[in-house]
Amino acid sequence: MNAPTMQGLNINAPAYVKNARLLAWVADMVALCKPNNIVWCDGSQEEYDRLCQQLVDAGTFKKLNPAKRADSFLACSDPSDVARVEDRTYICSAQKEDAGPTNNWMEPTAMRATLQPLFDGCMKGRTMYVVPFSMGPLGSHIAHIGVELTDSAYVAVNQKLMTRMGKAVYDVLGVDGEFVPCMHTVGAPLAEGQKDTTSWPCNPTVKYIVHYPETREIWSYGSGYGGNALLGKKCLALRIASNMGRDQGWLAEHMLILGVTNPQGKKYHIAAAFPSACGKTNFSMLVPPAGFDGWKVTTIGDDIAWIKPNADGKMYAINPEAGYFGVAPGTNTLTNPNCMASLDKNVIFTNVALTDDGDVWWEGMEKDAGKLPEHLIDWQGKDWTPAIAKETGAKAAHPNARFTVAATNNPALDSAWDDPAGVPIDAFIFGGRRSTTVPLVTEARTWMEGVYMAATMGSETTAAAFGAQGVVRRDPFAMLPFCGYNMSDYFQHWLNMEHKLESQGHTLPKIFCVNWFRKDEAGKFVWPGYGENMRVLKWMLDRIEGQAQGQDTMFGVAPQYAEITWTGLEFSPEQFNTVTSIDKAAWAEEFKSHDVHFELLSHHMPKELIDTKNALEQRLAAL
Ligand code: SAT
Ligand code: MN
Repeated sequence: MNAPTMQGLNINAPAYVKNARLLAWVADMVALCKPNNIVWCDGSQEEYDRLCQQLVDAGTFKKLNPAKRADSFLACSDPSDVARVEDRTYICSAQKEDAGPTNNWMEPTAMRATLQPLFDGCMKGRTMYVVPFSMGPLGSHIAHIGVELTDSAYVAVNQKLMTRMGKAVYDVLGVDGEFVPCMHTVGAPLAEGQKDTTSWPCNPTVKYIVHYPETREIWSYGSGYGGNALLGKKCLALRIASNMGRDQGWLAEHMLILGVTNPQGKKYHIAAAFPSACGKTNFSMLVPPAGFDGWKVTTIGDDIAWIKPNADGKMYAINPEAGYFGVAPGTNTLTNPNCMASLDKNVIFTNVALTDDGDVWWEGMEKDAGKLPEHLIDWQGKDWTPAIAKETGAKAAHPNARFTVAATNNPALDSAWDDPAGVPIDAFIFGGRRSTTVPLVTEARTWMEGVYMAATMGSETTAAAFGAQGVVRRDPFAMLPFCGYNMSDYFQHWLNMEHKLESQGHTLPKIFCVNWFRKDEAGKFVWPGYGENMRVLKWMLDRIEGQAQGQDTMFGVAPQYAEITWTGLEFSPEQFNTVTSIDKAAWAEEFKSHDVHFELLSHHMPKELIDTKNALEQRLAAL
C-alpha cells in the first residue's frame, strides 16, 4: 500500500477483525503516525519467517549458522538503547499522588501535549505492524488482551515468541471485547524518499515510556529495546495490570512461577519475586542437585505472574507471557542447563557476541568450553580477543544482552503452564541481591511480617536498568520500576488480601525471604546458588508440611543447620553461619534505611507496617 492510500485512511483490516473500538483506534493512529504501510500480523510461522528475512535484509538481524544454531538470529542494538530507561518512564495518573513518589509523573493532558508532536508523522517512511496478543492463556479468566501498534519488525517477531500473538486473539476479542492499546514507535521517521540505512532505528536522544493508568493506555517513543518496546511485558503485564489488579482484587507481580514435585509425586507451586537480573530465569528452571533423586522442578513462568484468589480458597497464578526475554551473560550449562537447552534453535539474541563460525557467545560460556574463544565480533561490531579484553576490559556481550525464546523450547516446561485456570500457589518468595545483612532464608511469622519483608526488600543494582551498578536500592516486592500506582497503596492492597481472603476461609500462601548473594570477608559468594537453591526450596516445603521446626530469629523463622538436606554438598556449619547470621549492628543500620524508605513512602503508608517495624526493632534490641 502506498502513502496516499494510507492518508486516505484505508486501513485495510482483514475481515476477521471486527472489534469496532480497535478499528477506530487503528484508523486514528494511522492518521497520527502517518506510516507508509500497514501490516496486520496473524502470528503465523510464514509471517514470522518473512519478517525475520526482512530484518536480515535490513541489516538488523544476522542469521546464525544453521548447523550451530538453527533458525536463530542476532540483533545488535544502538549503543544508546540497551536497557529499560527508568528516568524516561512515566505513570500519568490524573492525580500526582496516585503515581506516588517512586514513579515519574506528568499531568495527563500535559503529557499528551508533549507526545502529540512527537507521534505526529513518527512512522513516515515506515510500516505500521498491528500486533494482537493475549497476556495469559487465550480466553483464561485471568488473561487480558493487548494490541501493539509498532513500526518495528523486531518488536513484531519478538512479540510472536513472547506472547500468544496472532489471529486467534481476535476471536477472543470479538466485536466489543476489551483490549489495552499499546502504541509504540522507534521515533525515527524517514524523510520523503529517504531509505533507512540504520540497522537499529531508534531515537538516541528522545525517549518516553508512558502509561495512563485510568484509561489503561501505553505510549512508547524512541526505544526499540526489551521492556521499553515489547509493551506486553513490563508496561502492560505489570504497570497497567497492577492498576487492574488493585481495582479488581488480584495481583500483578514481578514473579517467576515454578512447580516442584517431590519423589512421592506431590506437587507444589511457588511464586518468587527478585529484581531484574537476579536469577529469576535460573531459579524457574532449576535442576535439582545431587542428593535430590526423584525431585522435579518445572517452569510455569520466569518473570511475571498474575494471581487471582479463587473460590476454592487458594490463589491461582498464570504466566501472562509465552516466552523468555532472559539475560544471556552468566548463562551456561552449570548455571542453567535447561536454559542452554532452550537456546538450541529458534532464538533471537540481542547484544551478544558473534563467533567466527557464525554462532553466539557471551561472558560465562567459557565455563562450558573450558577456555575463551580466540576471536569474536563484539556486540558493537568490533573485534574482540582475550588479549583485547584483558587490556581494555571490553565485554564481548553487553552485560544486559538478552535472548528471546518461546516457552515451548524449555525442556523443563510445566505441563500446566498454559492452563487457563492457572496453578494454586503454596508460597511466595522475595529475594534481593545483598552481599551482607539479609540471611539466606527466613519464613515470615505472619502475612503482615511477610509483607514487611517484601516492602523493605533491598537489592544491589544491575545492568538491567541504566544507572550506577552495585548500590543497594530499596526495591519493594521487586516492583520499584514496575508498580503502576502509589507504592504504599500497593502495600495496602497486599495487606487487604489477608483481611479479605481470610474472612472468606482462604489459607494464604506462606511468605519467605531469601538472599543467595551473601559474601564473605574476601568478597566471595558463600552460598553456591543455582541448583543448590533446591536445598532451601525443600526446607520451605518441609515448613509447609509442618516437618521442619526451624528457629525463631529476629527476622522470621530460619532453618536449623540439620534441617537442610546436605547430601551431595560440602557446606559446613561455619559457612551456614556466615550466610544466616544476624549482625546486630548491620541490622540497626538496615532499620535506619527502612525508616528513610518509609519516610519517602509516607503518603498512605499502612500504619501496620510501621508497627511491624517497631516490633522487629524491639526484637533486635533484645538480642
Ligand atoms: O527489559 S525488560 O524489562 O524486558 C527485562 C528486565 O529488565 O527485567
Ligand atoms: Mn523482569
